[in-house]
Amino acid sequence: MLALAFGVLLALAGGMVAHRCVAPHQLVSEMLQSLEDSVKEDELANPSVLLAMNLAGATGGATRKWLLQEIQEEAVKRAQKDMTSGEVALYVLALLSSCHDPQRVHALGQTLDLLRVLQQRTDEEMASLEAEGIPKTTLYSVSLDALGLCLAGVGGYQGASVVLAKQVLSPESHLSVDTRAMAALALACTYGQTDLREVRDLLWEALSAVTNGFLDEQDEGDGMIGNIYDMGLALQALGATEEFYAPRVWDCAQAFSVVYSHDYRQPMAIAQVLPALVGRSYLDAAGLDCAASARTPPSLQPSLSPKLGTTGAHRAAPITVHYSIINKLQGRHFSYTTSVQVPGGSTLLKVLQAAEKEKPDIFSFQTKQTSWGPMVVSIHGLAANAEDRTYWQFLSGGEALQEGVGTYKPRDGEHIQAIFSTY
Ligand code: B12
Repeated sequence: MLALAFGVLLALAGGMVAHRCVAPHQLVSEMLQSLEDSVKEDELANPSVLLAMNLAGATGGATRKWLLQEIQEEAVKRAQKDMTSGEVALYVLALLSSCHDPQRVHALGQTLDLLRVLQQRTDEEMASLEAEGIPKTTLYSVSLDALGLCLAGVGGYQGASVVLAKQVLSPESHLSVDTRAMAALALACTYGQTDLREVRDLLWEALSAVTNGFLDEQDEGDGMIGNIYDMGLALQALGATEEFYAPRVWDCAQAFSVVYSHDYRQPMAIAQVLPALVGRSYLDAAGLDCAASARTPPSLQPSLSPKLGTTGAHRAAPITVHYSIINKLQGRHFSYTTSVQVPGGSTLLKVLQAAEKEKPDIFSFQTKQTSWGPMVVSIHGLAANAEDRTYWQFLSGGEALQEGVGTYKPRDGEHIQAIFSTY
């Protein structure tokens, strides 16, 4: 009896104590430096990068100022025209984290209410969910929308959160780890802002399901939740939602060590993992003390340790990669295979280029620059289309690749398939 009471006490205490994992300072400043280095004046400013820099307490002035300016200009130019709901939400989060009011975005001699745009875009997502059971874009974006509206303290997020909670709890919807993590952040924000008993109960149930699911996955996967690129958002979610899995305790050290063992290179990957490594999440975007960080002198130092893999200019031996393009989904079906030689260590993009060079009438393709790098949007004249939710999926040995063509490096003899698919 006594032992039981003691156990409960311990468990309660465990649930109340905030987790204490924070990454070593050196790693944090290296990651901040990579983010800063990724900012190029001739490229589109990335709101996720500004958001991560602010959350990690970056104090370096010029880059952040430039990013903020570009983001304001881009919002005024494009938000009402061709931004998706999720993009608008990311811009809102970036502005909030810079202590700028998204309701009054001044740039290029104009003033824009970006929250109004976000509300409109969210309404469109909700209308599609009601009519067709699927959002206009993705549930990941709807999660970003709900989070942006909730953190900004304007209406329109409760309905979205209820839908997200139901989706999370539905056995039929197989949501990716990233989507569940982003949904959890949105639901945790809404939970803190609503008094309605019924809504709170539903959100609690969904948050408990997501977070306990992550903890189970971590237990079974030696620290890994989803894949290595899911870890950033999963860690943000677990760090911000302790009350929903208490009295269970998160072994954050195990999860952090998985992240430490990977060398994140892509700015987007760093931008999603860095907030978690400093004990923060996107939920903190609206509560930062901008005045304090403006006062502190810059703490960024050039990274001292040499980056792995950047040395070694020797010419790699060529490798052979087999490459197939397959459409059994739409219009005239096709299936073609070729084998190309590229230098060892080449990215998959090089393979696609070599195939196109050898047989341009068959292996022609197009890419679009995105926040994660080049995305293949068309092959053999067949284009992906957000309206019918089609895309070119890349696989190896029947398994979907965990990186895109600009990052993935095939092995000698590997067979890569590009299959026209739906999501
Ligand atoms: C939704 C989504 C998709 C959707 C996008 C559809 C749409 N119209 O919204 C679809 C299903 C098409 C997709 C495809 C792929 N995806 Co994806 N996707 C996501 C997800 C869950 C959310 C992205 C998002 O909406 N962001 C919010 C919006 C507002 O921001 P955005 O910048 O406008 O988003 C655009 C880009 O993210 C782009 N995009 C989406 N995925 C990918 C992947 C790559 C490599 C590139 C270059 C661009 C890209 O599409 C978005 C919409 O236009 C992220 C998860 C995450 N953690 O970010 C994974 C994620 C970005 N995807 C990933 C991967 C691996 C892929 C694929 C390569 C999978 C495959 N094996 O084929 C393909 C891309 C192949 C190609 N053709 O080049 C990885 C990237 C990891 C990495 N290190 O590069 C992520 C991080 C998931 C993960 N944890 O593994 N994806």
